[in-house]
Amino acid sequence: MADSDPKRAIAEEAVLGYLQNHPEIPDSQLFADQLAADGKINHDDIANAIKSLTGHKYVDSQEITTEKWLLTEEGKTYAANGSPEMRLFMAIPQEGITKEELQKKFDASVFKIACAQAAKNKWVDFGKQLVTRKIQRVDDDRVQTLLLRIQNEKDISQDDIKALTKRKLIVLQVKKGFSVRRGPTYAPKRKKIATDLTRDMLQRGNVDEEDFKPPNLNANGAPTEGGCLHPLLKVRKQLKDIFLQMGFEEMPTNRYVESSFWNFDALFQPQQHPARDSHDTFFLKVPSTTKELPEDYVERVKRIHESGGYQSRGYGYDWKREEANKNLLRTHTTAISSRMLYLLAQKPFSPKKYFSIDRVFRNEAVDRTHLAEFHQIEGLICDRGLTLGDLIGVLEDFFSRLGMSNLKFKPAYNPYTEPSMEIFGYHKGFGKYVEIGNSGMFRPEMLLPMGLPEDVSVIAWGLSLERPTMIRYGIDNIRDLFGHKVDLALIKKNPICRIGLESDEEKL
Ligand code: FB9
Repeated sequence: MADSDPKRAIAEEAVLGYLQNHPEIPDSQLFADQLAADGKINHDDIANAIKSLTGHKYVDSQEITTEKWLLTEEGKTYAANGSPEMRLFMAIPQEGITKEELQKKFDASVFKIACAQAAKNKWVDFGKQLVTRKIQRVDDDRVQTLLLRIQNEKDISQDDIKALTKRKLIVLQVKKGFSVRRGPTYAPKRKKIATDLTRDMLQRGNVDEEDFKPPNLNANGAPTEGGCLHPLLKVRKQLKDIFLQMGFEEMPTNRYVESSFWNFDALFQPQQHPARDSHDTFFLKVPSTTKELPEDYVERVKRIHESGGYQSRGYGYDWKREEANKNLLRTHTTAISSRMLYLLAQKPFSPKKYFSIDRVFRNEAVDRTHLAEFHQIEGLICDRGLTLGDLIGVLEDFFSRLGMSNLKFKPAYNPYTEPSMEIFGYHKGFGKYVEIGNSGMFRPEMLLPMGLPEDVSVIAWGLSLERPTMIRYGIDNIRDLFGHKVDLALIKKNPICRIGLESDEEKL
Protein backbone atom coordinates (compact mmCIF):
# COMPACT_ATOMS: atom_id res chain seq x y z
CA MET A 1 0.00 0.00 0.00
CA ALA A 2 2.62 2.58 1.15
CA ASP A 3 4.80 1.97 -1.83
CA SER A 4 1.92 2.43 -4.25
CA ASP A 5 1.11 5.96 -3.13
CA PRO A 6 4.24 8.20 -3.03
CA LYS A 7 2.54 10.79 -0.82
CA ARG A 8 1.78 8.07 1.70
CA ALA A 9 5.39 6.95 1.71
CA ILE A 10 6.60 10.53 2.28
CA ALA A 11 4.08 11.03 5.06
CA GLU A 12 5.04 7.74 6.75
CA GLU A 13 8.71 8.56 6.52
CA ALA A 14 8.05 11.99 8.02
CA VAL A 15 6.10 10.55 10.96
CA LEU A 16 8.48 7.63 11.65
CA GLY A 17 11.50 9.91 11.07
CA TYR A 18 10.18 12.56 13.48
CA LEU A 19 9.49 9.97 16.19
CA GLN A 20 13.05 8.72 15.87
CA ASN A 21 14.19 11.70 17.87
CA HIS A 22 10.98 12.97 19.44
CA PRO A 23 8.90 11.08 22.00
CA GLU A 24 5.66 12.09 20.34
CA ILE A 25 3.84 14.18 17.78
CA PRO A 26 1.42 16.08 20.08
CA ASP A 27 -0.85 17.33 17.24
CA SER A 28 -0.69 15.96 13.70
CA GLN A 29 -2.37 19.17 12.43
CA LEU A 30 0.51 21.33 13.65
CA PHE A 31 2.96 18.65 12.42
CA ALA A 32 1.35 18.77 8.98
CA ASP A 33 1.39 22.58 8.96
CA GLN A 34 5.16 22.43 9.57
CA LEU A 35 5.58 19.85 6.77
CA ALA A 36 3.10 21.56 4.49
CA ALA A 37 5.79 24.12 3.90
CA ASP A 38 7.22 22.06 1.05
CA GLY A 39 3.63 21.50 -0.09
CA LYS A 40 4.35 17.89 -0.93
CA ILE A 41 1.95 16.48 1.60
CA ASN A 42 -1.06 17.71 3.58
CA HIS A 43 -2.76 16.65 6.81
CA ASP A 44 -4.92 14.03 5.02
CA ASP A 45 -1.76 12.25 3.85
CA ILE A 46 -0.36 12.46 7.38
CA ALA A 47 -3.63 11.21 8.85
CA ASN A 48 -3.80 8.25 6.44
CA ALA A 49 -0.17 7.43 7.15
CA ILE A 50 -0.82 7.54 10.92
CA LYS A 51 -3.88 5.29 10.55
CA SER A 52 -1.95 2.76 8.51
CA LEU A 53 1.15 2.87 10.80
CA THR A 54 -1.19 2.45 13.76
CA GLY A 55 -2.72 -0.55 11.97
CA HIS A 56 0.73 -2.14 11.77
CA LYS A 57 1.53 -1.07 15.36
CA TYR A 58 4.48 1.08 14.22
CA VAL A 59 2.86 3.88 16.22
CA ASP A 60 0.15 4.40 18.82
CA SER A 61 -2.17 7.26 18.04
CA GLN A 62 -5.13 8.96 19.71
CA GLU A 63 -7.63 11.04 17.87
CA ILE A 64 -7.62 14.64 19.14
CA THR A 65 -9.88 17.52 18.28
CA THR A 66 -8.45 21.04 18.25
CA GLU A 67 -10.75 24.05 18.25
CA LYS A 68 -9.56 27.48 17.12
CA TRP A 69 -11.41 30.78 16.70
CA LEU A 70 -10.77 32.37 13.34
CA LEU A 71 -11.74 35.85 12.13
CA THR A 72 -14.19 36.04 9.29
CA GLU A 73 -13.37 38.32 6.33
CA GLU A 74 -15.44 41.05 8.01
CA GLY A 75 -13.64 40.36 11.31
CA LYS A 76 -10.30 40.71 9.55
CA THR A 77 -11.18 44.17 8.14
CA TYR A 78 -12.34 45.35 11.59
CA ALA A 79 -9.16 44.00 13.19
CA ALA A 80 -7.14 45.81 10.54
CA ASN A 81 -9.08 49.04 10.24
CA GLY A 82 -10.99 49.21 13.54
CA SER A 83 -14.64 48.55 14.20
CA PRO A 84 -17.21 50.51 12.13
CA GLU A 85 -18.76 52.04 15.28
CA MET A 86 -15.34 53.28 16.33
CA ARG A 87 -14.60 54.70 12.92
CA LEU A 88 -18.05 56.34 12.88
CA PHE A 89 -17.42 57.91 16.29
CA MET A 90 -14.07 59.19 15.10
CA ALA A 91 -15.68 60.66 12.01
CA ILE A 92 -18.04 62.89 14.05
CA PRO A 93 -16.56 66.29 14.76
CA GLN A 94 -17.18 67.84 18.18
CA GLU A 95 -19.84 70.14 16.64
CA GLY A 96 -21.66 67.25 15.11
CA ILE A 97 -22.38 66.42 11.45
CA THR A 98 -25.41 65.83 9.29
CA LYS A 99 -26.25 62.22 8.76
CA GLU A 100 -25.96 62.70 4.98
CA GLU A 101 -22.46 64.09 5.37
CA LEU A 102 -21.49 61.30 7.73
CA GLN A 103 -22.97 58.62 5.50
CA LYS A 104 -20.77 59.69 2.66
CA LYS A 105 -17.75 58.47 4.62
CA PHE A 106 -18.96 54.89 4.79
CA ASP A 107 -20.39 52.34 2.41
CA ALA A 108 -24.01 51.55 3.12
CA SER A 109 -23.77 48.11 4.82
CA VAL A 110 -20.97 49.27 7.13
CA PHE A 111 -22.71 52.60 7.91
CA LYS A 112 -25.81 50.76 9.07
CA ILE A 113 -23.82 48.48 11.40
CA ALA A 114 -21.73 51.43 12.61
CA CYS A 115 -24.82 53.46 13.55
CA ALA A 116 -26.48 50.49 15.26
CA GLN A 117 -23.43 49.62 17.33
CA ALA A 118 -22.54 53.26 18.17
CA ALA A 119 -26.10 53.83 19.30
CA LYS A 120 -26.08 50.61 21.31
CA ASN A 121 -22.83 51.69 22.96
CA LYS A 122 -24.52 55.08 23.71
CA TRP A 123 -21.56 56.81 22.03
CA VAL A 124 -23.58 58.84 19.53
CA ASP A 125 -26.78 60.77 19.39
CA PHE A 126 -28.73 60.74 16.13
CA GLY A 127 -30.56 64.04 16.34
CA LYS A 128 -33.12 65.25 13.77
CA GLN A 129 -30.59 67.58 12.19
CA LEU A 130 -27.22 66.46 13.42
CA VAL A 131 -25.39 63.38 14.55
CA THR A 132 -23.40 64.26 17.64
CA ARG A 133 -21.09 62.54 20.08
CA LYS A 134 -22.75 61.52 23.32
CA ILE A 135 -19.41 61.10 25.03
CA GLN A 136 -16.23 62.94 24.53
CA ARG A 137 -13.93 60.12 23.74
CA VAL A 138 -13.73 56.36 23.39
CA ASP A 139 -10.52 55.02 24.74
CA ASP A 140 -10.50 51.53 23.43
CA ASP A 141 -12.01 50.06 20.26
CA ARG A 142 -12.94 46.98 22.25
CA VAL A 143 -14.09 45.02 19.20
CA GLN A 144 -10.85 45.58 17.37
CA THR A 145 -8.87 44.73 20.46
CA LEU A 146 -10.74 41.49 20.95
CA LEU A 147 -10.35 40.54 17.30
CA LEU A 148 -6.62 41.19 17.46
CA ARG A 149 -6.34 39.06 20.59
CA ILE A 150 -8.00 36.21 18.75
CA GLN A 151 -5.77 36.75 15.79
CA ASN A 152 -2.84 36.36 18.13
CA GLU A 153 -4.47 33.23 19.60
CA LYS A 154 -4.91 34.91 22.98
CA ASP A 155 -8.01 33.98 25.02
CA ILE A 156 -11.05 36.16 25.41
CA SER A 157 -14.12 35.69 27.61
CA GLN A 158 -17.06 33.50 26.59
CA ASP A 159 -19.37 36.55 26.55
CA ASP A 160 -17.06 38.31 24.13
CA ILE A 161 -16.88 35.14 22.05
CA LYS A 162 -20.69 35.07 22.02
CA ALA A 163 -20.91 38.78 21.05
CA LEU A 164 -18.34 38.50 18.23
CA THR A 165 -19.90 35.26 16.95
CA LYS A 166 -23.30 36.96 16.91
CA ARG A 167 -21.75 39.72 14.75
CA LYS A 168 -20.33 36.96 12.48
CA LEU A 169 -16.85 38.41 13.06
CA ILE A 170 -15.36 35.10 14.24
CA VAL A 171 -15.99 31.39 13.54
CA LEU A 172 -14.86 28.26 15.41
CA GLN A 173 -12.56 26.03 13.39
CA VAL A 174 -12.66 22.44 14.65
CA LYS A 175 -9.83 20.26 13.42
CA LYS A 176 -9.51 16.53 13.94
CA GLY A 177 -6.00 15.20 14.27
CA PHE A 178 -3.90 12.69 16.15
CA SER A 179 -1.38 12.66 18.92
CA VAL A 180 1.16 10.00 18.00
CA ARG A 181 3.79 8.03 19.95
CA ARG A 182 6.10 5.19 18.97
CA GLY A 183 4.26 1.85 18.81
CA PRO A 184 5.25 -1.74 19.78
CA THR A 185 6.76 -2.48 16.33
CA TYR A 186 8.16 1.05 15.85
CA ALA A 187 11.03 1.35 13.36
CA PRO A 188 12.43 4.51 11.73
CA LYS A 189 11.50 2.96 8.37
CA ARG A 190 8.57 0.74 7.51
CA LYS A 191 9.85 -2.78 7.06
CA LYS A 192 8.49 -4.51 3.95
CA ILE A 193 6.22 -7.07 5.61
CA ALA A 194 5.26 -10.23 3.84
CA THR A 195 1.57 -10.80 3.37
CA ASP A 196 1.88 -14.35 1.99
CA LEU A 197 4.28 -17.26 2.51
CA THR A 198 5.92 -17.64 -0.94
CA ARG A 199 7.91 -20.44 -2.61
CA ASP A 200 10.99 -18.18 -2.77
CA MET A 201 10.88 -17.64 1.00
CA LEU A 202 10.78 -21.40 1.50
CA GLN A 203 13.62 -21.87 -0.98
CA ARG A 204 15.59 -19.05 0.68
CA GLY A 205 14.85 -20.89 3.96
CA ASN A 206 14.69 -17.67 6.02
CA VAL A 207 10.98 -17.76 6.72
CA ASP A 208 11.47 -17.07 10.41
CA GLU A 209 13.32 -13.81 9.64
CA GLU A 210 10.39 -12.68 7.54
CA ASP A 211 8.03 -10.18 9.10
CA PHE A 212 4.50 -11.37 8.26
CA LYS A 213 1.47 -9.09 8.30
CA PRO A 214 -0.67 -10.32 11.20
CA PRO A 215 -3.73 -12.03 9.70
CA ASN A 216 -6.80 -9.81 10.16
CA LEU A 217 -9.11 -12.49 11.49
CA ASN A 218 -12.00 -10.03 11.61
CA ALA A 219 -11.75 -9.25 7.92
CA ASN A 220 -14.89 -10.22 6.03
CA GLY A 221 -14.15 -13.13 3.75
CA ALA A 222 -14.73 -12.66 0.05
CA PRO A 223 -18.50 -12.44 -0.41
CA THR A 224 -19.65 -15.89 -1.39
CA GLU A 225 -21.91 -15.14 -4.32
CA GLY A 226 -23.79 -18.37 -3.72
CA GLY A 227 -27.12 -19.05 -5.39
CA CYS A 228 -30.18 -17.76 -3.61
CA LEU A 229 -33.75 -18.89 -3.67
CA HIS A 230 -36.48 -16.65 -5.06
CA PRO A 231 -38.94 -15.89 -2.23
CA LEU A 232 -41.63 -17.79 -4.16
CA LEU A 233 -39.50 -20.93 -4.06
CA LYS A 234 -38.90 -20.51 -0.33
CA VAL A 235 -42.63 -20.31 0.34
CA ARG A 236 -43.22 -23.18 -2.09
CA LYS A 237 -40.76 -25.30 -0.06
CA GLN A 238 -42.65 -24.40 3.10
CA LEU A 239 -45.94 -25.43 1.56
CA LYS A 240 -44.50 -28.66 0.12
CA ASP A 241 -43.22 -29.56 3.60
CA ILE A 242 -46.66 -28.88 5.08
CA PHE A 243 -48.35 -31.14 2.50
CA LEU A 244 -45.75 -33.89 2.96
CA GLN A 245 -46.07 -33.63 6.75
CA MET A 246 -49.84 -34.07 6.27
CA GLY A 247 -49.22 -37.21 4.21
CA PHE A 248 -49.97 -35.80 0.77
CA GLU A 249 -48.10 -36.82 -2.37
CA GLU A 250 -47.26 -34.39 -5.16
CA MET A 251 -49.02 -34.68 -8.52
CA PRO A 252 -46.88 -34.46 -11.69
CA THR A 253 -47.57 -30.92 -12.99
CA ASN A 254 -44.75 -30.70 -15.54
CA ARG A 255 -47.09 -29.92 -18.45
CA TYR A 256 -48.26 -26.32 -18.99
CA VAL A 257 -50.07 -27.23 -22.21
CA GLU A 258 -53.32 -29.05 -21.56
CA SER A 259 -56.35 -30.08 -23.62
CA SER A 260 -59.65 -28.33 -22.93
CA PHE A 261 -60.91 -31.83 -22.10
CA TRP A 262 -58.82 -32.33 -18.96
CA ASN A 263 -58.78 -28.59 -18.05
CA PHE A 264 -62.56 -28.07 -18.39
CA ASP A 265 -64.74 -30.91 -19.71
CA ALA A 266 -63.50 -33.57 -17.29
CA LEU A 267 -64.27 -31.07 -14.53
CA PHE A 268 -67.90 -30.87 -15.77
CA GLN A 269 -67.29 -27.23 -16.83
CA PRO A 270 -69.71 -26.57 -19.71
CA GLN A 271 -68.25 -25.61 -23.10
CA GLN A 272 -70.09 -22.28 -23.15
CA HIS A 273 -68.69 -21.30 -19.70
CA PRO A 274 -67.19 -17.76 -19.98
CA ALA A 275 -63.82 -18.98 -18.64
CA ARG A 276 -63.56 -21.17 -21.76
CA ASP A 277 -63.23 -18.35 -24.23
CA SER A 278 -60.03 -16.67 -25.23
CA HIS A 279 -60.77 -13.69 -23.00
CA ASP A 280 -59.81 -15.76 -20.01
CA THR A 281 -57.82 -18.61 -21.51
CA PHE A 282 -54.69 -18.79 -23.70
CA PHE A 283 -55.55 -21.25 -26.50
CA LEU A 284 -52.66 -22.67 -28.54
CA LYS A 285 -52.27 -22.07 -32.26
CA VAL A 286 -49.71 -24.91 -32.65
CA PRO A 287 -50.42 -27.65 -31.69
CA SER A 288 -54.01 -26.33 -31.62
CA THR A 289 -55.63 -29.72 -30.79
CA THR A 290 -54.81 -32.69 -28.57
CA LYS A 291 -53.86 -36.01 -30.23
CA GLU A 292 -55.52 -38.63 -28.09
CA LEU A 293 -58.08 -38.91 -25.27
CA PRO A 294 -59.47 -42.05 -23.58
CA GLU A 295 -62.43 -42.49 -25.94
CA ASP A 296 -64.72 -44.44 -23.61
CA TYR A 297 -64.27 -41.89 -20.89
CA VAL A 298 -64.79 -39.02 -23.35
CA GLU A 299 -68.08 -40.64 -24.30
CA ARG A 300 -69.21 -40.64 -20.68
CA VAL A 301 -68.16 -37.02 -20.24
CA LYS A 302 -70.04 -36.08 -23.41
CA ARG A 303 -73.15 -37.77 -22.06
CA ILE A 304 -72.98 -36.22 -18.60
CA HIS A 305 -72.63 -32.73 -20.16
CA GLU A 306 -75.38 -33.30 -22.72
CA SER A 307 -78.00 -35.32 -20.87
CA GLY A 308 -76.67 -35.97 -17.35
CA GLY A 309 -76.76 -39.34 -15.56
CA TYR A 310 -75.99 -40.48 -12.03
CA GLN A 311 -79.13 -38.55 -10.94
CA SER A 312 -77.79 -35.38 -12.61
CA ARG A 313 -79.68 -33.87 -15.49
CA GLY A 314 -76.42 -32.55 -16.98
CA TYR A 315 -76.36 -29.26 -18.90
CA GLY A 316 -78.53 -30.34 -21.84
CA TYR A 317 -76.41 -28.74 -24.58
CA ASP A 318 -74.79 -30.17 -27.66
CA TRP A 319 -71.28 -31.12 -26.49
CA LYS A 320 -68.60 -30.73 -29.20
CA ARG A 321 -65.53 -33.01 -29.37
CA GLU A 322 -63.57 -30.42 -31.33
CA GLU A 323 -64.08 -27.93 -28.44
CA ALA A 324 -62.66 -30.49 -25.99
CA ASN A 325 -59.73 -31.14 -28.30
CA LYS A 326 -58.54 -27.53 -28.19
CA ASN A 327 -55.10 -27.15 -26.56
CA LEU A 328 -54.54 -24.33 -24.07
CA LEU A 329 -52.22 -23.18 -21.32
CA ARG A 330 -53.79 -24.74 -18.22
CA THR A 331 -55.87 -22.24 -16.24
CA HIS A 332 -55.60 -24.25 -13.02
CA THR A 333 -53.68 -27.25 -11.71
CA THR A 334 -57.08 -28.82 -11.15
CA ALA A 335 -56.51 -30.09 -14.72
CA ILE A 336 -53.85 -32.35 -13.25
CA SER A 337 -56.23 -33.36 -10.43
CA SER A 338 -58.75 -34.55 -13.02
CA ARG A 339 -56.08 -36.62 -14.78
CA MET A 340 -54.85 -38.15 -11.51
CA LEU A 341 -58.39 -38.93 -10.30
CA TYR A 342 -59.19 -40.56 -13.67
CA LEU A 343 -56.03 -42.71 -13.40
CA LEU A 344 -56.99 -43.57 -9.81
CA ALA A 345 -60.38 -44.76 -11.04
CA GLN A 346 -58.75 -47.11 -13.54
CA LYS A 347 -57.53 -49.38 -10.76
CA PRO A 348 -59.05 -50.85 -7.59
CA PHE A 349 -59.88 -47.89 -5.38
CA SER A 350 -57.45 -46.77 -2.71
CA PRO A 351 -57.77 -43.48 -0.84
CA LYS A 352 -55.40 -40.73 -1.97
CA LYS A 353 -54.12 -37.36 -0.72
CA TYR A 354 -52.66 -35.34 -3.59
CA PHE A 355 -51.22 -31.85 -3.90
CA SER A 356 -49.87 -29.69 -6.67
CA ILE A 357 -48.01 -26.39 -6.74
CA ASP A 358 -47.25 -25.05 -10.18
CA ARG A 359 -47.87 -22.33 -12.75
CA VAL A 360 -51.28 -21.66 -14.22
CA PHE A 361 -52.13 -19.16 -16.92
CA ARG A 362 -55.14 -16.85 -17.19
CA ASN A 363 -55.66 -14.19 -19.83
CA GLU A 364 -56.50 -11.59 -17.17
CA ALA A 365 -55.87 -7.86 -16.85
CA VAL A 366 -52.56 -7.40 -15.06
CA ASP A 367 -52.84 -5.33 -11.85
CA ARG A 368 -51.13 -5.02 -8.42
CA THR A 369 -52.06 -8.56 -7.43
CA HIS A 370 -52.73 -10.26 -10.77
CA LEU A 371 -50.39 -11.32 -13.58
CA ALA A 372 -51.32 -13.48 -16.60
CA GLU A 373 -49.74 -16.37 -14.72
CA PHE A 374 -49.46 -17.35 -11.09
CA HIS A 375 -48.67 -20.46 -9.08
CA GLN A 376 -51.69 -22.41 -7.90
CA ILE A 377 -51.51 -24.56 -4.81
CA GLU A 378 -54.09 -27.36 -4.72
CA GLY A 379 -54.80 -30.09 -2.23
CA LEU A 380 -57.30 -32.91 -2.59
CA ILE A 381 -58.33 -35.95 -0.57
CA CYS A 382 -60.13 -38.77 -2.31
CA ASP A 383 -61.77 -41.31 -0.02
CA ARG A 384 -65.03 -43.03 0.82
CA GLY A 385 -67.66 -41.03 2.70
CA LEU A 386 -65.76 -37.75 2.98
CA THR A 387 -67.96 -34.86 4.07
CA LEU A 388 -67.87 -31.08 4.06
CA GLY A 389 -66.89 -31.36 7.73
CA ASP A 390 -63.80 -33.30 6.69
CA LEU A 391 -62.98 -30.53 4.22
CA ILE A 392 -63.35 -27.85 6.90
CA GLY A 393 -61.26 -29.93 9.29
CA VAL A 394 -58.42 -30.44 6.86
CA LEU A 395 -58.52 -26.73 5.90
CA GLU A 396 -58.20 -25.71 9.54
CA ASP A 397 -55.28 -28.10 9.94
CA PHE A 398 -53.60 -26.92 6.71
CA PHE A 399 -53.99 -23.18 7.29
CA SER A 400 -53.06 -23.41 10.99
CA ARG A 401 -49.67 -24.57 9.74
CA LEU A 402 -49.57 -21.33 7.77
CA GLY A 403 -50.27 -19.31 10.87
CA MET A 404 -53.87 -18.69 9.86
CA SER A 405 -56.45 -19.43 12.51
CA ASN A 406 -60.19 -19.19 13.19
CA LEU A 407 -61.12 -19.61 9.56
CA LYS A 408 -64.42 -18.38 8.14
CA PHE A 409 -66.12 -20.00 5.13
CA LYS A 410 -68.32 -18.21 2.59
CA PRO A 411 -70.47 -20.17 0.15
CA ALA A 412 -69.03 -19.86 -3.38
CA TYR A 413 -69.46 -21.42 -6.81
CA ASN A 414 -67.11 -23.42 -8.97
CA PRO A 415 -68.39 -25.42 -11.99
CA TYR A 416 -66.58 -28.53 -10.65
CA THR A 417 -67.38 -28.47 -6.92
CA GLU A 418 -70.65 -28.45 -5.02
CA PRO A 419 -70.83 -27.22 -2.30
CA SER A 420 -68.01 -24.68 -2.73
CA MET A 421 -66.58 -22.29 -0.15
CA GLU A 422 -64.29 -19.31 -0.19
CA ILE A 423 -61.92 -19.49 2.78
CA PHE A 424 -61.09 -16.50 4.96
CA GLY A 425 -58.43 -16.44 7.66
CA TYR A 426 -57.69 -13.88 10.36
CA HIS A 427 -54.25 -12.38 9.69
CA LYS A 428 -52.76 -11.09 12.98
CA GLY A 429 -50.31 -8.87 11.08
CA PHE A 430 -53.10 -7.12 9.14
CA GLY A 431 -55.50 -7.39 12.06
CA LYS A 432 -58.23 -8.41 9.61
CA TYR A 433 -59.70 -11.33 7.69
CA VAL A 434 -58.13 -12.00 4.27
CA GLU A 435 -59.42 -14.33 1.54
CA ILE A 436 -56.95 -17.20 1.62
CA GLY A 437 -58.38 -19.62 -0.88
CA ASN A 438 -61.25 -21.51 -2.40
CA SER A 439 -62.50 -25.08 -1.87
CA GLY A 440 -65.26 -27.56 -2.43
CA MET A 441 -66.34 -31.12 -3.00
CA PHE A 442 -65.84 -32.34 -6.59
CA ARG A 443 -69.20 -32.97 -8.23
CA PRO A 444 -70.35 -36.54 -8.87
CA GLU A 445 -70.79 -35.46 -12.49
CA MET A 446 -66.99 -35.15 -12.51
CA LEU A 447 -66.08 -38.22 -10.45
CA LEU A 448 -68.52 -40.90 -11.56
CA PRO A 449 -67.84 -40.74 -15.31
CA MET A 450 -64.20 -41.36 -14.34
CA GLY A 451 -65.28 -44.65 -12.84
CA LEU A 452 -64.75 -43.84 -9.17
CA PRO A 453 -66.99 -45.82 -6.80
CA GLU A 454 -70.33 -44.17 -5.83
CA ASP A 455 -69.34 -43.73 -2.16
CA VAL A 456 -66.05 -42.09 -2.98
CA SER A 457 -66.02 -38.31 -2.60
CA VAL A 458 -63.20 -35.86 -3.14
CA ILE A 459 -62.64 -32.75 -1.05
CA ALA A 460 -60.29 -30.16 -2.52
CA TRP A 461 -59.03 -26.63 -2.06
CA GLY A 462 -56.77 -24.15 -3.78
CA LEU A 463 -54.88 -20.94 -3.18
CA SER A 464 -52.08 -19.04 -4.83
CA LEU A 465 -48.37 -19.08 -3.97
CA GLU A 466 -47.92 -15.40 -4.79
CA ARG A 467 -50.36 -14.07 -2.18
CA PRO A 468 -48.74 -15.69 0.89
CA THR A 469 -45.30 -14.78 -0.50
CA MET A 470 -46.28 -11.13 -0.99
CA ILE A 471 -47.65 -11.08 2.55
CA ARG A 472 -44.63 -12.85 4.04
CA TYR A 473 -42.15 -10.52 2.36
CA GLY A 474 -44.23 -7.33 2.57
CA ILE A 475 -44.45 -6.97 -1.21
CA ASP A 476 -47.58 -5.15 -2.27
CA ASN A 477 -47.13 -5.23 -6.02
CA ILE A 478 -46.93 -8.64 -7.67
CA ARG A 479 -44.70 -7.15 -10.37
CA ASP A 480 -42.03 -6.61 -7.74
CA LEU A 481 -42.17 -10.32 -6.95
CA PHE A 482 -42.38 -11.97 -10.34
CA GLY A 483 -41.16 -10.97 -13.76
CA HIS A 484 -38.50 -8.81 -15.39
CA LYS A 485 -39.00 -5.89 -13.03
CA VAL A 486 -37.92 -7.87 -9.92
CA ASP A 487 -34.97 -6.20 -8.22
CA LEU A 488 -32.32 -8.84 -7.65
CA ALA A 489 -31.44 -7.40 -4.25
CA LEU A 490 -34.80 -8.67 -3.02
CA ILE A 491 -33.85 -12.12 -4.27
CA LYS A 492 -30.41 -11.95 -2.72
CA LYS A 493 -31.36 -10.48 0.62
CA ASN A 494 -34.69 -11.80 1.79
CA PRO A 495 -35.19 -13.45 5.14
CA ILE A 496 -35.72 -17.16 5.58
CA CYS A 497 -39.36 -18.12 5.15
CA ARG A 498 -40.94 -19.76 8.16
CA ILE A 499 -44.61 -18.98 7.46
CA GLY A 500 -46.81 -19.78 10.43
CA LEU A 501 -43.70 -20.24 12.57
CA GLU A 502 -42.84 -16.57 12.70
CA SER A 503 -42.64 -14.81 16.04
CA ASP A 504 -45.09 -11.92 16.43
CA GLU A 505 -42.63 -9.20 15.40
CA GLU A 506 -41.74 -11.26 12.30
CA LYS A 507 -45.44 -11.34 11.43
CA LEU A 508 -46.01 -8.67 8.79
O1 FB9 B 1 -54.30 -17.36 -2.39
C1 FB9 B 1 -55.19 -16.62 -2.06
N1 FB9 B 1 -55.15 -15.89 -0.91
C2 FB9 B 1 -54.18 -16.02 0.08
C3 FB9 B 1 -53.59 -17.23 0.38
C4 FB9 B 1 -52.66 -17.29 1.47
C5 FB9 B 1 -52.35 -16.15 2.17
O2 FB9 B 1 -51.44 -16.05 3.19
C6 FB9 B 1 -51.09 -17.06 3.97
C7 FB9 B 1 -50.69 -17.56 5.08
C8 FB9 B 1 -49.98 -16.50 4.82
C9 FB9 B 1 -52.95 -14.95 1.87
C10 FB9 B 1 -53.86 -14.86 0.81
N2 FB9 B 1 -56.33 -16.48 -2.83
C11 FB9 B 1 -56.52 -17.34 -3.91
C12 FB9 B 1 -57.38 -15.52 -2.44
C13 FB9 B 1 -57.31 -14.24 -3.16
O3 FB9 B 1 -56.00 -13.75 -3.19
C14 FB9 B 1 -57.89 -14.23 -4.59
O4 FB9 B 1 -58.21 -12.88 -4.82
C15 FB9 B 1 -57.00 -14.59 -5.70
N3 FB9 B 1 -56.96 -15.98 -5.90
C16 FB9 B 1 -56.35 -16.50 -7.10
C17 FB9 B 1 -57.21 -16.67 -8.29
O5 FB9 B 1 -57.41 -15.38 -8.79
C18 FB9 B 1 -58.12 -15.44 -9.89
C19 FB9 B 1 -56.00 -16.78 -5.14
C20 FB9 B 1 -55.87 -17.67 -6.36
C21 FB9 B 1 -56.69 -18.92 -6.33
C22 FB9 B 1 -58.04 -18.93 -6.19
C23 FB9 B 1 -58.72 -20.18 -6.14
C24 FB9 B 1 -58.06 -21.38 -6.26
C25 FB9 B 1 -56.69 -21.32 -6.42
C26 FB9 B 1 -56.00 -20.10 -6.45
C27 FB9 B 1 -58.75 -22.61 -6.20
C28 FB9 B 1 -59.31 -23.60 -6.12
C29 FB9 B 1 -60.00 -24.85 -5.97
C30 FB9 B 1 -61.28 -24.85 -5.48
C31 FB9 B 1 -61.91 -26.04 -5.31
C32 FB9 B 1 -61.26 -27.22 -5.65
C33 FB9 B 1 -59.99 -27.20 -6.15
C34 FB9 B 1 -59.34 -25.99 -6.31
